[in-house]
Amino acid sequence: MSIVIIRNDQKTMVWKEALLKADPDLEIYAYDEDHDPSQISMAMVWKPPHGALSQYPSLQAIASLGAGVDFLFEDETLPQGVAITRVVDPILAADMSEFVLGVILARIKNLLAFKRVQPKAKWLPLEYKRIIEVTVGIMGLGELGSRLAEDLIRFGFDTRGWSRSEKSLIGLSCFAGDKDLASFLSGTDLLVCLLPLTPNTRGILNKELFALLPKGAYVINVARGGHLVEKDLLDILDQGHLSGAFLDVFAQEPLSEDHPFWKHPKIDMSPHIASVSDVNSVVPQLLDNYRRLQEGQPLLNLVSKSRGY
Ligand code: NDP
Ligand code: OXD
Repeated sequence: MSIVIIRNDQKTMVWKEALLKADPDLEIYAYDEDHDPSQISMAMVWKPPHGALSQYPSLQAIASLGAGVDFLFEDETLPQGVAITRVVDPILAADMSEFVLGVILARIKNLLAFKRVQPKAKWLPLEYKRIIEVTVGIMGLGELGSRLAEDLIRFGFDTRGWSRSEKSLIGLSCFAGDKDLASFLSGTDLLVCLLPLTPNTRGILNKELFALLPKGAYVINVARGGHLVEKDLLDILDQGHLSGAFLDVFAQEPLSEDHPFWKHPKIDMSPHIASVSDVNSVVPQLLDNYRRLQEGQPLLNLVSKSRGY
């Protein structure tokens, strides 16, 4: 039994070294190192090239090295009957919450607007909003959304959340399913998308949804670019119904240099960096699952293939 790491970036060796530091006896290979595919039982991956995973006839588990797994289901050659796990980590959730809190505070205190006019030496005393005047609506109340909700409530924000199944969280107004979506949106000033990307949520941030938000609402997408219909956002911003948007994720990453988002006066962006798996924090759960696999025990943080998350 051995492990292969397949990533689409430069971080493969960092993960390999951290895993070996935690367990020097591991047999573990980077995808581009010489290895026998028939010996690989577990693949640890981040956006592997389509077709890569189907080269491993003995594969029993695929571990996403992030929270999302959408990129796996986009691979038509994804081996069937192989367990899929993902990262569930308090540090990942805390990092996301801190990031979104930063964006929300920057928004209601106009910090991004001041930065924008600074090069023009423009004195612009804009009116600010207080925390108690703002309702934040979170789409997705999973590991990340529920942590964000707790922190927002602690800060004093009026906070509401929307999920697939009914939830009950202290201090949070909970909405669930299609039946509640319109009422959830109608009272939301700042909308945060923290949904997984699945066939049901692809394109959910579209003109019909935006129209259900109050005039002047602001949208923050830190989930996946595939949730957003880009043209609908541009249209509704130009029509003035939404006041602005903050985007961390994009349909195509990196965003192409000529994309209209770069220079749009109502859009602020970051390069898919809201929350990044912390190697040292995540390695123990990967090793735990590898041991469970060897011992025939149930794996932790399993993804449901039927739900797609
Ligand atoms: P979880 O799987 O823990 O939570 C997903 C939530 O979305 C659940 O509350 C679920 O409802 C809800 N949901 C799923 N489908 C629907 C639907 N059709 N309608 C309504 N609600 C739905 O995911 P995480 O919180 O761990 O992560 C969320 C996403 O954040 C990831 O999939 C990833 O795409 C993104 N992400 C982005 C990062 C970044 O840096 N920008 C970093 C990390 C993650 P229910 O509870 O009822 O199942
Ligand atoms: C993740 C991400 O899904 O980094 O973890 O986007």
